[in-house]
Amino acid sequence: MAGRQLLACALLAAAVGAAVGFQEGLRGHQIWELPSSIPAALEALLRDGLLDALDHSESHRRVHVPAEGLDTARRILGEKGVGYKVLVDDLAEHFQGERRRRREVDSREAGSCTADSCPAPLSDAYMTLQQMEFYLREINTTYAPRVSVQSIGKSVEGRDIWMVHVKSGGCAQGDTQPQVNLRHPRIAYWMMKRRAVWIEGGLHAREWISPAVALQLVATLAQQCSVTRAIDVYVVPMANPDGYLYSWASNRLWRKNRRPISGGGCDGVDLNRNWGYKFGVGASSNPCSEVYKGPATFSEPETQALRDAMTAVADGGNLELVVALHSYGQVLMYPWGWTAEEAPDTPDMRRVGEMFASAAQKRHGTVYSVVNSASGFYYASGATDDWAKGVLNTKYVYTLELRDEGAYGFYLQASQILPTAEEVWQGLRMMLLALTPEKAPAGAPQA
Ligand code: 0X9
Ligand code: ZN
Repeated sequence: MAGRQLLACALLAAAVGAAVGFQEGLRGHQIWELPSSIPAALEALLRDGLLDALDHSESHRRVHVPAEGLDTARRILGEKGVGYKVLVDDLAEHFQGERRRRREVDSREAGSCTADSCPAPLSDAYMTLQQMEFYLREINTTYAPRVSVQSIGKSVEGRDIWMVHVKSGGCAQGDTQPQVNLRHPRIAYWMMKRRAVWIEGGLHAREWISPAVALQLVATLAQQCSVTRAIDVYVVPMANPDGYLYSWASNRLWRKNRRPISGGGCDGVDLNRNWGYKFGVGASSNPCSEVYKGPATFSEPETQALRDAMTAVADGGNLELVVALHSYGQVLMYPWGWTAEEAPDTPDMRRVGEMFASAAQKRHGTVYSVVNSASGFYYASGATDDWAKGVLNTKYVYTLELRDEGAYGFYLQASQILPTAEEVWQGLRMMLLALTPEKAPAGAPQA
């Protein structure tokens, strides 16, 4: 569902052997490379999400074909005489092989984050859900009261969805920088004008770089004070814990939540098609689809929890910026996604988006293109971004597709976590600075 150019060198590597259970959800699933122009019947399967579009370039597109879709897809291509290449012929085997190759790194890294001590998010290994929770528990203590962590609700399977609040007001105990005197008139001015920012990570299970970057941002935000002096930052690093766990254990390419759906043998709702604004565009009513929108708007506890927490933040003050972290493609999108008509504040969203992209590029040279969601990516509604823009009227709203452009795709190497987070922080920092009040009294402190 993302990216544009090449897919996974990693996916191309052959895998052998099988560990019972692990990634069995992908048994018999394949990755195919198709010409960029394909028969209408196959296009329809892709549109409905029964085939999972991974990426698309001028010369070709690559798709994940579930085992149960192989015969239909082969038949359609055969009838139309269209050739295709099988890049991976069994994804379960493939990921089992990848895990064996990775195991050495994982066991070394796991040591730095245990139930007793998890002072920093891992930067060169993807964290398990449990490690994430250890880390969140630890910062809730270490950086209190400036940083607090609370559950905003539970997932379908009953797991907590955690929200980190990095409070405005500058440094307090536990930080290295001086505490702000809130009674100082100029500081009071900034506080009066304070803004709120919302960052969502991990809504799509397989996009592991998203929660990894969200947690790195939490660590950075917790340690610095000046940029967020007048800004309350709320981060939900892992919005879809059930899906994430499932992507570790059973199906590395799992995208949706884990809503059991009776009947057809297809589970899960796409949480980025379930929000209650212009519901239904670029989404499917078929539970087997990767973009299944669910039976009704906000049918899922995960989107309900996010909606309620975001609404509370918006009601409590000025929610000015929403960034939903996804992967992959290196694209910063602004609404609308449901229509190509211009959304309110488009020139400002584009301007601040360009500020993000140029600051991010300065860090490691990575290019993020800034585009309108519908015309520059694809039409899709029911996503966090359109709801934040259309219902909360948030001024600056973005979906950020993180690294890479498709070489590794969802299977981005863990060595990319740190550089990705570093460039995103530089970009986000510029966005935060752009939000600070413009008409501060003479001599007001720089935020
Ligand atoms: O399709 C999505 O949900 C997002 N891309 S992803 O590859 N991460 O799945 C893009 C959503 C952009 N926003 C809207 N279309 N509203
Ligand atoms: Zn996504």
